[in-house]
Amino acid sequence: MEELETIRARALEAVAAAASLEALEAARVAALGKKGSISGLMGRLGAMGPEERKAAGALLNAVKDEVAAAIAAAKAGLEAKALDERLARERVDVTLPVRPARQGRIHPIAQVMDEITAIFAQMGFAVAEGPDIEDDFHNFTALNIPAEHPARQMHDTFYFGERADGGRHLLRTHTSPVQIRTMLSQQPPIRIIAPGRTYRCDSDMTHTPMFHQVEGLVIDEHTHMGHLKGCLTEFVRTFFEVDEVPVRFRPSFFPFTEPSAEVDIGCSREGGELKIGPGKGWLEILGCGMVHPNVLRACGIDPDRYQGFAFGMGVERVAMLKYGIPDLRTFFESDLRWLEHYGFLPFDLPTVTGGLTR
Ligand code: 2NL
Repeated sequence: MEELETIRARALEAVAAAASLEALEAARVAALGKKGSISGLMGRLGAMGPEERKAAGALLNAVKDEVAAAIAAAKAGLEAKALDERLARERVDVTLPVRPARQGRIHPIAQVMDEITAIFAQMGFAVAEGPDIEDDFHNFTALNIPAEHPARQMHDTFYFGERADGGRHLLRTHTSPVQIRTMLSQQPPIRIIAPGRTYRCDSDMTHTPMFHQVEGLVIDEHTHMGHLKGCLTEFVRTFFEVDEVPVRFRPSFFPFTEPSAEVDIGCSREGGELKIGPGKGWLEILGCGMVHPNVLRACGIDPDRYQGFAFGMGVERVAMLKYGIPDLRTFFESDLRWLEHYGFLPFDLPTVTGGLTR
């Protein structure tokens, strides 16, 4: 079988020359396939005598194994090369953003609370916080709200179940309890604002069960109504960014202040568009008054020595007026398109000197 050496050399040559997996497969079929050159020699073993067949068979098997091993080695090499090429071709920069960046927005409620806070911080107010879950004393009793007052009735207040001692916890209906807690734990002079969430069992076009308030409190020996007027006039003009906006203090009633007033700002309504500034109309934007002596007494502050003023405003309401947001309920819908339209860019932090909104 002197052909064997030629067939072996040719097969190994074809394997070595194969530059692709397809070419290698062709070389394999040519040598080891059913009609391949080595298989052809195998077919001839049957015609030999036993001794000759044994010798030729061993030789043939050795060549077959050698060629198969060469094919396997070449295949591994070609596969590695193909993988390297594919990795190079499909290279991905994992540091790139997954999708075109979607800029996040600050919710108008958060923005307006930050604006209000910046204005009062500039005037020397500290920010105070307290729990959303309160008790009767801090939310009502200490605020001179008698037991029969409508604000205490079930339809306004979210109550929790009765406790062993008969008392009931509730969701605060205003942020005033934060000021009560401050007066109970700190000595005057006090100058704080209390921004936060408040809750009332009420839901329609103009009420949501959860809403936001900022209240303020100043207590000192000689604080009087002139301070209240100056402070809130300054606030209103800075907040609405209109210097000539008319401000009006209209007598009102709150159980926790005496005297009490509501603050209106001037506005005009031309062609259905509401504009803040000088005009025929008035818009109510906050409530205020001199802290009632009963409230001071409930907090252990001597009303013959100390007095002060307090105020409160609804954040949703002033946000709607300032930014022309027509529907209260959209604040709580979590609609990204709405937020993209009415929201604020994260790094435009409001400061009084740098501009509240840019
Ligand atoms: C409004 C009116 C007001 C207060 C809140 C207050 C707090 C204490 C003592 C006295 Cl601890 N007063 N807060 C006073 C007057 C008005 O809010 O219309 N809020 C949305």
